[in-house]
Amino acid sequence: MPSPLVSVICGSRSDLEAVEKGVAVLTDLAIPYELRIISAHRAPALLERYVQAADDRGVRVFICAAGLAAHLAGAVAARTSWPVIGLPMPGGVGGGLDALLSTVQMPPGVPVATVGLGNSRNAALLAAQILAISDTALAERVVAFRAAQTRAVEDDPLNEGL
Ligand code: RP5
Repeated sequence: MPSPLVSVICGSRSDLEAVEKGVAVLTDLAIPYELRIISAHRAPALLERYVQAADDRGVRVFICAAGLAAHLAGAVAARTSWPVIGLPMPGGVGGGLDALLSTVQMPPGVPVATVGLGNSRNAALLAAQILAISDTALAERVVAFRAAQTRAVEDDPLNEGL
């Protein structure tokens, strides 16, 4: 079993369904990952221990899914120098505007690359593109993934003849 390169952390079990599509992308691209449920607010000591250990074990990108006062991505970014991708969950105030702003509005010096509300596919693809910088085989798989996505649009029956 290869050592995980990506850690997907959910703030709650209630976030699991939303990360499924992203996890499927990581699987499609053969990126080893691990999935954890650790709340930044309800289990801060566990989060502290986990991020340190994951970093030491070779995790190189963290994807953090959280809603409401979504501090998970920021709390992880404060504890690692590897890239952190924030995945705000929809459903709170303004349909998730609370989580979006909590995730994206990091203080200068501690960035979180934030994707759209619930857009776990983009979180996974961004993680893949970051890892592909130093992995030629993965870069080729990302290009193939994008080409397949383009073909799916071109081959849509409603586009026949275009
Ligand atoms: C956040 O609060 C979680 O990430 C989740 O999106 C939201 C609600 O959590 P639960 O009350 O469903 O555990 O911390």
